[in-house]
Amino acid sequence: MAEIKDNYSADNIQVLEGLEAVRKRPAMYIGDIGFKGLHHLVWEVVDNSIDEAMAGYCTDIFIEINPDNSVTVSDNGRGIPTGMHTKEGRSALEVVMTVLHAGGKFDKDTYKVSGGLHGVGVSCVNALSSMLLVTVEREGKIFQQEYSKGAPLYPVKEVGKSDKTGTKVHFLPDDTIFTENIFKYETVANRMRELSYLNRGITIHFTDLREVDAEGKSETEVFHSEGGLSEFVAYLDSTRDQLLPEPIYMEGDKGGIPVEVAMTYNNSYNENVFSYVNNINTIEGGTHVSGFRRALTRTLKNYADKSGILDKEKIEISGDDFREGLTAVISVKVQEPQFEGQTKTKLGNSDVMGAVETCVADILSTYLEEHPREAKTIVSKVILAAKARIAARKAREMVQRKNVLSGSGLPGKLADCSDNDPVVCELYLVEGDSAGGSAKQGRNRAFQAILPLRGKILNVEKAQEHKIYDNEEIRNIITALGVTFGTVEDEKALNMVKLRYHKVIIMTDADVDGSHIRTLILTFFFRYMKDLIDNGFVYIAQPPLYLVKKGKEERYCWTEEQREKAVKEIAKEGKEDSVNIQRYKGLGEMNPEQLWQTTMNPEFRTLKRVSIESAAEADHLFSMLMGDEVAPRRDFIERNAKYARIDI
Ligand code: 0RA
Repeated sequence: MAEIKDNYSADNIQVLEGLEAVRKRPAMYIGDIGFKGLHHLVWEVVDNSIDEAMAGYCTDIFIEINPDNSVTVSDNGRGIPTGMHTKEGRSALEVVMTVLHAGGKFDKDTYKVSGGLHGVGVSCVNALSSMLLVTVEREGKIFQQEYSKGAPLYPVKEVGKSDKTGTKVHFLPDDTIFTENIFKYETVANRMRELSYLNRGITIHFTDLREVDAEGKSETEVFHSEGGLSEFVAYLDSTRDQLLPEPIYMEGDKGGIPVEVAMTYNNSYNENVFSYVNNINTIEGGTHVSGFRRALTRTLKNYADKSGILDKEKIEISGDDFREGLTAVISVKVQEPQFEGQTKTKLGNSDVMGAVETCVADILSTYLEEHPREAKTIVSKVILAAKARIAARKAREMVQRKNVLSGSGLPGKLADCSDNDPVVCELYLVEGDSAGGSAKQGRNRAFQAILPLRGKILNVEKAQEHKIYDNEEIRNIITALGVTFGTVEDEKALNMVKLRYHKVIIMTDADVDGSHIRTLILTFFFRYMKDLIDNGFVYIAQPPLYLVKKGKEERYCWTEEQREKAVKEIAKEGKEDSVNIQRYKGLGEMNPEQLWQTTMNPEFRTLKRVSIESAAEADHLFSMLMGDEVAPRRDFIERNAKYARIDI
């Protein structure tokens, strides 16, 4: 008896030390302690329910964001086992919730893969929560245990009877750990949509209880996909014109590696290949993507060679040409994934390459044989792409050659800074020549460079690549940045070795035109210089919306709340109508000194860093906002109208 008890306390101390390590260095476990890390907690808990669903024991997952910003995730799976864990001397449930990496230990037969970036285990979430309550329905009973910062408040207890089964985890992130504690609806919804496509058949119910209607009710958004990846690519491409009647779907299992791919072609010029390993987006690609590319090139080239179409055209086809207008999603499940690369989102396992390549080559060649009309459509698109690629190469070379010829190689409109250490240098892309003038006068010329942009830059979403180099504004941006295109591996890849600024700041007016120009610039960066965004070099300036003034006292305001507060404070004796409120619509309404003070001076300004939360969502959004179809854009604007400011 005494021995068991001693063991218990010894184990307990070890457990608490483990969780203490998580609390000491949370970023090691969940990436960061800001917005991303906060949401990571939800992904971690949902992952466990998804695993249970993938094992075939759970059909429905429920996610609720509660009014206090706690989150509840529940499922109708088997329920985490609650019996005594003989080796640990306490309930298995307690072990799962408090021991690092204890997730799937009890159930070796179940197919379970570790999530790499995720997969740190629910115990990490527990350690980083000021409160966590787990409820398990199993074997006719309801069990509960509650924790604070990962430490159990009492042993697992039976609290009632139930004829259902399932697990419910309710947690409140510890606000002494996280710098952000507000969950974002869209972020969670986007991830749930993605998960429902990646795991077809599961139903995910998502409710934000912070938002209630007049009757106090909240809407539930339901994510469910029967078609899985085929529906995913259809969703991604929903605002683009399709070349195939429906996506090509491929599924197989090679050497114990489940492979799933869906692909389609549209009439755009972009390649959109999204890849996942164990439901995690591998932004940097890896062996599964290489396997897919090899199979695609080999199979399509074989087919084109055999069909004789290429001989007629006398054109050299490269790998890129097979991927213009391609939208594809690749999803593999790997038992022990090796993640490499800068953001640890590049799959390294070499056997996965062959698995994907064989699987795709087999199924795609059969598809081409059985669908001659679609096959011909694809080959024609590939030939067009090859011709456009040759035109684009010439255009790119022109831009780069012009650089060399014109001495400094910098655009005439650029007011450069004197410092030349890119790490400290900033480039402001400013809407209009007049605001550009103010910015030039107001700036600190040591490290701030100004490039005024005239009017609207080209919408690259609708233009073929060689056309974008005809656009002067785009050429100016490229040359000012000092970047070039083309590496040994990929002639289109961005080469940032000579990047001249580590902050590229978009500064536009706070009106409809301003946001349009901002979106056009971001679209260009997203499609042609994504590395610039991924490296965190792209920012948006935040000019103030109001100047509240009385006599000598002046306050700049960025929000309605700030304006109201400023009016109250400045009025002092309550005489608010003597107070003067100026609404800034354009940057040009500020003089150089004001622009410097409010928007450019690093000591006082706020900059928003542009990041891509989900590449799939960003692609969908840009193609919709900048594409041809009006209806989805109108829907989007109407749905988001409540977030928009009204410009008076
Ligand atoms: C281990 C074993 C068994 C279920 C689970 C874990 C499980 C974990 C989570 C986490 C969230 N929801 C979950 N549902 C189940 C099953 C053991 C058995 O009944 O044979």
